[in-house]
Amino acid sequence: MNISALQKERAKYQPKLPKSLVGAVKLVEGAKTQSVADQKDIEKLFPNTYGMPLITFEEGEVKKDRPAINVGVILSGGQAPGGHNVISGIFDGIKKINQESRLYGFLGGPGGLVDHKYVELTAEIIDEYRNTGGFDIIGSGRTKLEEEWQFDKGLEIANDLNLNALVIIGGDDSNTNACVLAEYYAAKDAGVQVIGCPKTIDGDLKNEMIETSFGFDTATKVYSELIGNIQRDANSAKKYWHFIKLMGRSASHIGLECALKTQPNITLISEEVADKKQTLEEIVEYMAGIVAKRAENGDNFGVALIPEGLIEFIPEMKVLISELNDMLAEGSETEKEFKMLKKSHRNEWVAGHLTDDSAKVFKSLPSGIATQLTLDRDPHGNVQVSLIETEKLLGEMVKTKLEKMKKAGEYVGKFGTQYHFFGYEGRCAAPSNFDADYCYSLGYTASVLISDGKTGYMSSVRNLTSPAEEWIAGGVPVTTMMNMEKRHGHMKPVIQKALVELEGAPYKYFVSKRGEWAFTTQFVYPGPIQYFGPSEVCDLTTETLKFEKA
Ligand code: FBP
Repeated sequence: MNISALQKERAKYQPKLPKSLVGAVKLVEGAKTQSVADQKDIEKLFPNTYGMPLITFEEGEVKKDRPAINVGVILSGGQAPGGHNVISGIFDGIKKINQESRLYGFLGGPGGLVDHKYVELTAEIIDEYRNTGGFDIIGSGRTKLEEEWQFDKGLEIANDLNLNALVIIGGDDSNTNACVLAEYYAAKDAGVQVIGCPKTIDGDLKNEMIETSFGFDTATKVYSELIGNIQRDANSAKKYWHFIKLMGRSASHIGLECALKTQPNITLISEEVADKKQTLEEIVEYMAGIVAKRAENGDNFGVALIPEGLIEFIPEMKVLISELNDMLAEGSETEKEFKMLKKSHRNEWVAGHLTDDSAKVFKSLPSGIATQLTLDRDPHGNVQVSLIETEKLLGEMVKTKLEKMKKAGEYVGKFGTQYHFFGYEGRCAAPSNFDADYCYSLGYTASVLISDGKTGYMSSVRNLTSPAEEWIAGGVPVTTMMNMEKRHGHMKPVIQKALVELEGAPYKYFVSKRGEWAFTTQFVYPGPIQYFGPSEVCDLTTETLKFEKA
């Protein structure tokens, strides 16, 4: 395989481990746990895996002749930098326990377990992927492991391969399913343990024991580099407003982190929009106000960050989308009527079939966006919100607003726009030192939990703002993160998604500064991730963690 000069050098990087994992490890069991909410319901649903103690690791005495362990690993959902290091951490961990241990990778995500598609991960394969980005070592997928027949198919292959455990590397949904799977196998006494690892660039799988999900650090560093570059371009040419949509399906952690790193003029936070019940018009007014005020100083340029999930957090858009989903539900009378219409008449017809409030919102949208809302639907018949070009929607609406303001003599300036979406370019970047170390530690931790017979745990590595040697590794029962939520009309046990906390330190700091950043140009240019050089630049982690842990 042809590899880049950077990849060649980076392959030599030895990820740092917490002190407790370097030599022999002793498991220390803490207090019994309970779920964050709905304790009775969760306990009833997870009789075998509820209430287990927290586990931390300490340096221990070397144990000889430990039996070999066989592990299957699954990458689930969207890519996140560092996945390959979780796998190399598991590999090195189980080999240290016994050289005869084996690691199997299920191909293409959870579907690989169900379809019995796998590969044995040998030392040669692992070495090719150390410290690299991507999930291409075995691929990923979004098949949900939810049904008992899938669990049984998984058990068949686990028995064929003589697996002791499965490690599921995924986000909140995948770890919820990992927890259900752990309980199912424990109830059956199937002899297959299940361990989860917290992954997602979105940063929304976190709690007291999981300080961050892996990949968030690297992805936000990549986006911040790009935002910084654009800010410098904007500040050089002084002629464009750049509207940048940032990935993150629902929470705005990515937008907030990038804002803290780069200090742009405008950053929208979806959670704030929902909390204040802001309308689209109010958001547009807020943005146009900043554009106009900057123009008064002759600054006809700027940068605005827009979180991917924004649309669904605007209450009136949520209602509109839900009405559209009902109106255009496949096979419904209204859908049939809609499809018979000439394309040029459709938007008017749709507006006539919405409630008055939603019709008003629908009519206020640029026609291209309105049309998009009636066309692109996912396999469940819902609007594909992630395909909506929110950055263009807002850019066009701000432009219209500024034209009105100009006529009223409230705005003098020029408004030229450039649009960007940063998402996929951050998901497979070579992991930063932080993610390389954190992921390797998470994988290594998983191997220790497995060798001690644990199931239903998530690898936990904490104290992340201290040097890696001082990180605290251990395991946290996944049931501690569960609560009951309505999904597809039924109450289900799920891991609580961590949205941006409006009382949290990162957000509060941002709010205290955003006024200054809006009107005076205080851009920060973080530059690219540094893999070699002084620890102050190479081992930096996120502003979010820094504020949360301060
Ligand atoms: P995960 O939650 O599975 O880690 O995925 C995160 C994410 O990158 C979101 O930010 C984004 O909305 C989504 O995946 C895109 O999904 P896809 O890769 O299927 O286009």
